[in-house]
Amino acid sequence: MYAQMVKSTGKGVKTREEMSEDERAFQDKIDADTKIEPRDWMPEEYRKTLVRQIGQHAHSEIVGQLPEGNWITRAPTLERKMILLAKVQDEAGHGLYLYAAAETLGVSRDEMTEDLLSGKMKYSSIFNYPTLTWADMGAVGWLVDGAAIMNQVPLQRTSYGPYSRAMIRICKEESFHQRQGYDIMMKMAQGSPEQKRMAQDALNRFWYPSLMMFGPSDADSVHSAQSMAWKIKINTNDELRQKFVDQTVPQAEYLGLSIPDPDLKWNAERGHYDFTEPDWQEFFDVIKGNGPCNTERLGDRTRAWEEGRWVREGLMAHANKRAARIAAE
Ligand code: FAQ
Repeated sequence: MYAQMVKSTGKGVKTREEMSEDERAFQDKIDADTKIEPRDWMPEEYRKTLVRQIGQHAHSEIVGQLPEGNWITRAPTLERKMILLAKVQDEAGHGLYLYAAAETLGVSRDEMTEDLLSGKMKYSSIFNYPTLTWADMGAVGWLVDGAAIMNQVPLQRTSYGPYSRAMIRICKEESFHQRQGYDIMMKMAQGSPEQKRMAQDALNRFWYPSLMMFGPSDADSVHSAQSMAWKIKINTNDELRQKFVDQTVPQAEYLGLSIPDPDLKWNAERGHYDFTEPDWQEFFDVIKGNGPCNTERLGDRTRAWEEGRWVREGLMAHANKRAARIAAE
């Protein structure tokens, strides 16, 4: 039923004839690869789509700190602890750049946070899976950050200026995250038989959830057609998922680990790996709030929001006092 619903709404990209004069001028700018800036005229749906995507992206960076933050106190060496701490702090920074980019579209960070906590806005499905062992820190860096980069490198060319500029900095930092994850996997895969088993187990559990990060298959993607016409998205969900598989399989081979997909094989005719699609029912269940850790993750964010209320109120009181003093001078 869901698939039918999204298929019908997936169409609906206006033809030039159906566009207003403003919309045609806007589309011409997009087609000429001119960046759209906050004060430029934009269709209301373009603005709403960006708020949804950038806001979700920001929430993902913030919620995404939780599964790794869980391991900072248990990192096996001081060096690993420092690296993981720096990585998790980077994610907080990514969230802030992205909230700031979304704020240029007339929505406040407080509003977006309230919408996250009420379940109106989403965050990436991947962060609803638990991180059970240290090897999961390797799998998250290698696969989750690897998938994030695959999706975000093209977003550096997205049509909305503030979003594209935020992505340039984020991508630089994501590459370090992916490398640190692969380095953990390499140590584990070349370690004792028990460590290698842990690395394989982490790959087994994170493989399909990582493939889901790219969103539903193109046939079921609600927003792709319009978002690509507006160059908010540069590639389809399936294109990026395929690129990720093609890039990751040789990396797994180098580690001596097996991708948990018996039907995975190189297709010389297509020049790509054939692979088994994720269980889409599981994906839709997770994004509806029924994944293994949804309640825990939103509970943690709600508690942090409530516990930080006095700081926000204090800062606002200070800012108001300052503004009143300046106005009186
Ligand atoms: N999870 O029509 P489409 C990271 C929803 S950053 C949850 O194809 P769209 C860094 C979608 O919202 C990871 N929901 O949607 C890090 C829509 O529902 P709605 C985040 C998903 O937007 C690493 C519906 O399904 N990255 O990991 C997901 O055109 C380690 C239909 O889907 C970004 O956000 C999903 N995976 O394409 C941090 C990148 N997929 O809103 C910490 C920017 C789809 O109508 C530690 N975003 N949905 O109710 C995008 O590129 C796009 O939004 C897609 C989805 C590709 C994710």
